[in-house]
Amino acid sequence: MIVSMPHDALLGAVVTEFDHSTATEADIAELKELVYQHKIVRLRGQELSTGAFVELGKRLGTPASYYEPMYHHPENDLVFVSSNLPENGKQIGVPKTGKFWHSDYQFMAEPFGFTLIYPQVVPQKNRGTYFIDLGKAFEALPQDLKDAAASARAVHSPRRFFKIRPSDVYRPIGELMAEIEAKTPAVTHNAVTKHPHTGEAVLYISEGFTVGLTDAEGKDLDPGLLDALLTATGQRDTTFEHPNIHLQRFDAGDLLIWDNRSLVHRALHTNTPEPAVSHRVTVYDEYPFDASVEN
Ligand code: 7UC
Ligand code: FE
Repeated sequence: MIVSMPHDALLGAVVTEFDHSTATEADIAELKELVYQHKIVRLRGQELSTGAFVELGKRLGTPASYYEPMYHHPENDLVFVSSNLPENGKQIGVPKTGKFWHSDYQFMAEPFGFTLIYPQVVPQKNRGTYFIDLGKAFEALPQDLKDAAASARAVHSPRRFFKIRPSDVYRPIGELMAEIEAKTPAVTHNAVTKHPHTGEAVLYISEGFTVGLTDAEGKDLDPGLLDALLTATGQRDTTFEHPNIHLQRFDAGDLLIWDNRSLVHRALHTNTPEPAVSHRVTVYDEYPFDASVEN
């Protein structure tokens, strides 16, 4: 594998000449280290079947099947499909996923270590994914916000971004809301986590999934603190010009792997009627989610 670092970008490494089917254990370890150190790796020139994409995920860790089956690839439930391109008149996966700041499975007790995205049909316009490094963003906070965040707990829920399923049509909204709370009750993580591999402190909050902050005893904190933290990190900037925001570009054949513990991301979906399809595999690595939590 050949590694280069783009000097004009906030984040990320670029890897060419990588083939997971012939990669040695040392190559895999090097790739994982690049993800931990540079947060995003853009693997170029990949030509993988759906099964081979899952095999790549398996070399990096343990892939997980998304909890809502509506997103599953018809041939492999370990692949999550974002698509606005029906096949033979049938919707596959879900269109326009992740168009809000979040990290994957933030609303679950054990969020994923790595997310792999393999774009299948790449639009010409508005393509890419926005990222913010919440390790760097935490480091750059003014001391009072840092101190306030460091002692807080963050509460996360998918409730505002749960997608209506075809089978939900004509259901009372209250019944659906109760189902979401029963299936995915709000979870609490430390507002500042410790990355188990790098040791970095990460401000683990997102505009999409974080619904509130509490103190160590679970007492609600002033909502102004969450708002100030989201604003300071760049997650309230509707122009996407905040210096923390990185727009990750990709071309056909690229496969992105990122550190889901350190980054929030937000999909940039095309506003034109262009087709866009991407496949996702999420994997657990060998570490617990947050090294600051006693087990
Ligand atoms: O449809 C979507 O935007 C999916 C989102 C609610 N969850 C992605 C995840 O892995 O947490
Ligand atoms: Fe996502």
